[in-house]
Amino acid sequence: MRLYDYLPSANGYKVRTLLKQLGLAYELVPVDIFAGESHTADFHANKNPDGRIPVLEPEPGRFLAESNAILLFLAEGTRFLPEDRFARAQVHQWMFFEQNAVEPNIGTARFWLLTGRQPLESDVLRNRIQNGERALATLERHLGKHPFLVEERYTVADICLFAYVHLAPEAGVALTPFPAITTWLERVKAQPGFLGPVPPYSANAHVR
Ligand SMILES: N[C@@H](CCC(=O)N[C@@H](CS)C(=O)NCC(=O)O)C(=O)O
Repeated sequence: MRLYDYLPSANGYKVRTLLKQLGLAYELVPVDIFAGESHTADFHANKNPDGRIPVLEPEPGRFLAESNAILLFLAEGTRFLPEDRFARAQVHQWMFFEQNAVEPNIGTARFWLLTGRQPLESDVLRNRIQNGERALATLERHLGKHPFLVEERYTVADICLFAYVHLAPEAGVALTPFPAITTWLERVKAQPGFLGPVPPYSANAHVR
């Protein structure tokens, strides 16, 4: 099994977390997204038409993109994905929320801030930060009543949401107004096989 990835990516971090917690061996294929390596003709044609990482190659010649699709594929039949139909749908609920409300706001604001692509005073950046705060307020309401996102236990939904939520301060979104999220982050970090910090962006992150 191969994972095409760029280590500072929190989308890739989700997948690497689950692979580690499942104890699965894999070959990491580094993709330099700032050198255009995810937009070659081969990458577009064979790996991901959207030109992004992470991409999983679970067996030679089969490629799966979208971090959350990869998480659900890998989690199938394991303790990280409930069997009960409704509980699974709740896992999906939070993973869709992540792609809709968390990643495009906190993920994009973090990327812009860390690579200097938007000035602090820009309206578009401020808008993403405000939407990120709104997403965290939603999570806070839920986590104030539950130790984990679904079924009171650790699932792929927690792996998925942890990735960008724990990086919120790097996106200009403070975590201090969200005590239930802060406690949940510690609970996730305490899980066996926790991956540790996301590596920083590399020196070439400012090139495009
Ligand atoms: N929704 C996708 C987003 C993937 C994504 O945005 N990947 C970024 C790195 S975090 C990337 O490959 N960017 C390169 C590009 O867009 O050219 C997922 O969850 O996997």
